[in-house]
Amino acid sequence: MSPLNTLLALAGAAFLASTACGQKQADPTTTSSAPSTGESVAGAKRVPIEVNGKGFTPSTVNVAKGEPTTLVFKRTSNETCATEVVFPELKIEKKLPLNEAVAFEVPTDQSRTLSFQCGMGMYKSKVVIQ
Ligand SMILES: [Cu+2]
Repeated sequence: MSPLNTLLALAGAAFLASTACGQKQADPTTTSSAPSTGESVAGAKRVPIEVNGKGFTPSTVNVAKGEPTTLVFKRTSNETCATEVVFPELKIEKKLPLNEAVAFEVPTDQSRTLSFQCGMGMYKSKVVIQ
């Protein structure tokens, strides 16, 4: 192998390594120091939602149409069957690990009501976009 080919092979390997690394950083886990009020991160409003034995709190979230909004779910109890959140209209399911912030970006492009619930549909809440 010529020195030039070796160099190209090394550059290719470095590129592949950096690409694989970039994919691992896609996890949007936030820091635990986030305040509970509607704080702005990258222009998006963040709405904290607590998940415990009573279900989801608050049970209704009002969102302005067109305003980038992220719901941040946090399950704080093991005494609940809501170990995941399901958005039936969007066909989206997200696992809710205990005490871990799970972000969900609300599609605010149109006025509508999106419900979200636990895996069995016992606890029901909604996001009202208008
Ligand atoms: Cu349930």
